[in-house]
Amino acid sequence: MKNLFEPCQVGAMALANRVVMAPLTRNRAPGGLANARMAVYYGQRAHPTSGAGLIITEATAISHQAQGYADVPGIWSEAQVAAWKQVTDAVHLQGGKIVMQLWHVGRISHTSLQPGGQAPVAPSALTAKTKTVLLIDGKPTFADTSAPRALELSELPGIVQDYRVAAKHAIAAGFDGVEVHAANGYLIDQFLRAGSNQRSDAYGGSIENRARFLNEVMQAICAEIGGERTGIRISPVTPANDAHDAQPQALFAHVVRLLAPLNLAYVHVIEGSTGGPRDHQQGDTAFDYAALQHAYTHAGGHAAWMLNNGYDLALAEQSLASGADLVAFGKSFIANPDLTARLRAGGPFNTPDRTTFYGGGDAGYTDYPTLAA
Ligand code: 8OZ
Repeated sequence: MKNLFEPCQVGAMALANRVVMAPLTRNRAPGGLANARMAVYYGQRAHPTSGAGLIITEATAISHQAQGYADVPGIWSEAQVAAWKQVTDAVHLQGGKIVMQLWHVGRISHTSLQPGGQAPVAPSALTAKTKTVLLIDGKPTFADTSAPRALELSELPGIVQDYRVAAKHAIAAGFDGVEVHAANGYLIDQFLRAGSNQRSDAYGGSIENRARFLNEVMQAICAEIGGERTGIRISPVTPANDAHDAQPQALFAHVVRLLAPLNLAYVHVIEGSTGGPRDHQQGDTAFDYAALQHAYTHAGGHAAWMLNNGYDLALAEQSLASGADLVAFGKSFIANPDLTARLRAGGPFNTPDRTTFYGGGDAGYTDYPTLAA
């Protein structure tokens, strides 16, 4: 029987426990640079007995074009690499492990955030029915995403290269690995799902074609830093950011078969609607997550299997008993820096304050109390 609180090996990483801090966008990196406050926040959650066995950073832009929200961090410049070092140092000082989530938003952006005020890029010129967050007079403000332009075939190798360089930068900044953000309706997911991909070239149409971009990104990153330091996050049925596809089971079975030979550290699956109902459905039938894992292992995949969305201790133990290796907690890690100690003790848990999730300073970020405090 697996235990949530026992050490485990995940690719190249020796984790102190099976509790993972999920990636959480916090919009506290002005200028796209990590900073001392962020180092405190991540360090608080990194202790091997009270904190996460593995921390996944907030989504981090691989290029200026990849950026779609106010005050999110990046990893394309030398200054950004140097800035992130204070975060990895703080986590490692506590004895924790941390991977960087690599992000390209695709169409979930706004001209005001793009290089030269240009249109965001996407597989197809289809505007997402969703909002992004801008800073207007210093205040986080929701705005409609801008109409994107369709990427030229000739541009795709450059974006794959941006992912490869970002992964190299993450390792140079001291990260233990990277997680590729292929979930929640961002660029890679926009290629995967038929609702956002109407291309008629080798990157659109069939499931095989829609998964080609993802495969090229994963191959490039694994060649650069090794599969054992690489994870991926997928969200087969989430409607987040206007993502939709009528055949998620077939699509994501193909995706995990592509991932199987890559010697990945882990596969991270969001069940249901991101941050919402776990039983959300797309297509005619309920998504079968056990079948997804089976498709992966049947194809020879041996990465750790990480699950996320609305977990508490009982559900985490149930998932470990039925085949998961790791469980990622999001909102509960915002409010409980010592979440692992609290899970072990059976609570109590601080309540997350939604008004301080996105943007701001220490309040609702580094000031949640620990049990010991
Ligand atoms: C919340 C706000 C902004 C971005 C995701 C990166 O959903 C995000 C995100 C979440 O994956």
